[in-house]
Amino acid sequence: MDLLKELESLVPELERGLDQASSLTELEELRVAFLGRKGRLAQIMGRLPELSPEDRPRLGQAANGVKMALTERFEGRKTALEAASEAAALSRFDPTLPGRAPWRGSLHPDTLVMEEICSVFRGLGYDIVTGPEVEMDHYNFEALNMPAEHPARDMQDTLYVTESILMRTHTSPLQVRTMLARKPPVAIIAPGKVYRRDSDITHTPMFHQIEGLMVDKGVSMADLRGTLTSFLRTVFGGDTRVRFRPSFFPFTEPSAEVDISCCICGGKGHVGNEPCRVCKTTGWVEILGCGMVDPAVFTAVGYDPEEYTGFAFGLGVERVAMLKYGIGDLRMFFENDVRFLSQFR
Ligand code: 2U9
Repeated sequence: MDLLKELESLVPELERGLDQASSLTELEELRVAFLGRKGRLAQIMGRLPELSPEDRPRLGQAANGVKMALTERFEGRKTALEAASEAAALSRFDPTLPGRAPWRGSLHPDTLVMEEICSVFRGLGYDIVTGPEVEMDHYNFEALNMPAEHPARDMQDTLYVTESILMRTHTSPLQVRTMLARKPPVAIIAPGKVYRRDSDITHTPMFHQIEGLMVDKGVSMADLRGTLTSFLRTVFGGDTRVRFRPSFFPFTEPSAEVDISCCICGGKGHVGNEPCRVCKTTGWVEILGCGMVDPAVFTAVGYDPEEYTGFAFGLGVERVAMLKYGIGDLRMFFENDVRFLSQFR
């Protein structure tokens, strides 16, 4: 029976082919040629009708055996070739070499200072609030005791969008918005970007502020003093001396400016024999402004000034960062030079 001989010769033929195959692609070509739908085995089976009815079952049985043998040889060679290709890949890869460290970014000094200050006040139970940088005149000035034509508006050079819409000149509109939305007690910190029409070596049109507000029954100037002194000693060190000087802001009465002992010369006024350039030999640097919230501000947001009192404060983030990290030039904050930025880890 020629067909049976042909069938049986398939196994050694495939074995020769497999011995020569050196890649998984060649292996797949062989599989299609022998076991595929139009492959050698299928072709032989297609000629089954040529046989006499009594020979057909014998050939059918033999074909099953050959199919199993072909599949087994094929799988065996495939496993061997896969193992060989994996071993070759491993021989090119040296697992003992030190790994390449992933590139690590760093945080901008503004971000570091804002996060540090926010976290100090979060620990005291304050909420952090944020809001729009494009603001309504009403929230930026009017509600803060600075009506139209008020001379205090001259203190701020404002970037206007329309007659009644502007770039916020401080983060105070956030406190106004919060008081309109909540009842006392209120304890909030408002960090963010602010804008002024000002640009020279010590002023940029955008900078960062953090303001704070505490309102409740019986809040006093003593609370203001205690809170700010403790905050400043947390940020600048426990030995920092703190002094309050009378000042004026339209939205607080009374108002004060706060100085700390110079953190560059330690309050001595000089570094070695050199005069200290940061405090200009005075031993003190101004760090923030503050005061008791003006009753007119409470009235504007619907709080009864007879029932509630509060304190507020504001500080410039870049100024704090310059003093804390000894940065001499404000422009560094906005140039985004990685040689500067990568120093803040
Ligand atoms: C409300 C009531 C009162 C916020 C305050 C200051 C004093 C202050 C300056 C510091 C340096 C701005 O960045 S700076 O130029 N700020 O001196 N800010 S009291 O007072 C408020 C705010 C909101 C409703």
